[in-house]
Amino acid sequence: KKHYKLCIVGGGAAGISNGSKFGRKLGQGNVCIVEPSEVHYYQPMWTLVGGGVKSLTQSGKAMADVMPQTVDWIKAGAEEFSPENNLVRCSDGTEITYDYLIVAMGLQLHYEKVKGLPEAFQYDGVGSNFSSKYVEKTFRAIQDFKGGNAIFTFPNTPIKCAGAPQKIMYLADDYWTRNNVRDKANISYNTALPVVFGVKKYAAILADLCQRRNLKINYRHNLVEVIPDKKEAVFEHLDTGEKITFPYDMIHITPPMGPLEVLKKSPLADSVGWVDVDKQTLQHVRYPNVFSTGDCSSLPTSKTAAAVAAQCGILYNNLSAIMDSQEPGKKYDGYTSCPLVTSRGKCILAEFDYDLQPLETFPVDQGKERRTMWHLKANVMPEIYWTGLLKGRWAGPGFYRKAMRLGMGK
Ligand code: FAD
Ligand code: UQ1
Repeated sequence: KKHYKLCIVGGGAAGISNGSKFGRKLGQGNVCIVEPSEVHYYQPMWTLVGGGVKSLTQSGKAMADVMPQTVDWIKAGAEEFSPENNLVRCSDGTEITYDYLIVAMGLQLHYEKVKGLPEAFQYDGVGSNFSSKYVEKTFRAIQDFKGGNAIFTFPNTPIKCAGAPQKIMYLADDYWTRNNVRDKANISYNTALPVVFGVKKYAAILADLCQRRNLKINYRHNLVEVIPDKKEAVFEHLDTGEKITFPYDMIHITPPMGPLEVLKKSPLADSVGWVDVDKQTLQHVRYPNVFSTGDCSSLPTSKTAAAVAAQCGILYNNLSAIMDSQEPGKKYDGYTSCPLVTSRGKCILAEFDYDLQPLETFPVDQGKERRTMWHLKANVMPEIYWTGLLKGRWAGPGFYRKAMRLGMGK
């Protein structure tokens, strides 16, 4: 049994960032991070790993090296939450009691919800950028592809980084164009959604781009089965219920995603299983000493590291206020961002809020494909992540956006 002033569950983007900030504030011995994994991945790089631009090793660091020196690392998984007793039970038997709790456990990938997965990953031509296990298979499949049908899927659940399923299609299209196989390829984007992107401004631009580059978008097509020995993928049309079989020569799969089981069964969960927090303050709606941020939270915005960064600033202020017996004063506007890589060397930097209104940082039209934004995504963001966000020194670009607008507008 151990007691901490602050217990953070999860050592991903959100957990480590908060650990750095609160470790500094509260001092050695007062903050712990519960995290079972030996490796910390910068997942946003996986788009570029699958696209053959970066390596998987470049995207990870030893967890021990990113763990803030001011916090105690409990190397175990959280197995049970008992917020009535301010208690977390861990897989190694440790029981942690706390004054304050931050839940930052990310989400769960559900490959098994598609018939034939994950077994189909043993076959060539099947990849998925969302897992460290399968991301390298994506680039192999892209390299091996010599023509025929290439399919990129988007599932019927909320996912992290909603742009990633199409970014890899753009990178593959570009690779095949450079390697003279593009004219032998039929490329389709089979998405469960009725739109190509949730924000109107960017959706219009992307739909147009797909048409120009002959990338066929099949809306409301939800992947339900992969039959790898026949190289067939079965989709359900979500409006008609019809089952449609597509032969493929390569397929990139974005799995269904959802909340972790341990949260679903806990009193912290909302009706779906996300940690039930106030969308402005990030404070739990029933347990005032509990906060949540990142992919595991109920915050109704697109799940990204960029959103985590913006949330971290809000959470730090509001939890600090609670610790001082004051009211949480900062309000999160839902800021999130998605660098939509459109080829090797070009990127549209989407940024938006809860209302799905663009909230762009730079004083240029970010709806245009730009080389500067590619550079930001491929070379600058990893630095901001490792040395800014994880060290608790990056709370998103809000400050710079406002500075560049000289206090006018949002
Ligand atoms: P995570 O970083 O996933 O961390 C969760 C942590 O919780 C993990 O370390 C895990 O081991 C731990 N955990 C799990 N179970 C337990 C347990 N029982 N007990 C304790 N700990 C546990 N975001 C962007 O902003 N821009 C992008 O361009 C972008 N591209 C992406 C591309 C891909 C292919 C992917 C997969 C993601 C991308 N993202 C992007 C999204 C971004 O990576 C996530 O939104 C971000 O990592 C969320 O942070 P988090 O801390 O909530 O979750
Ligand atoms: C961001 O803050 C962030 O988190 C560190 C990302 O994750 C990798 C992003 O992809 C982006 C785009 C941002 C936003 C940053 C700027 C400078 C617009």
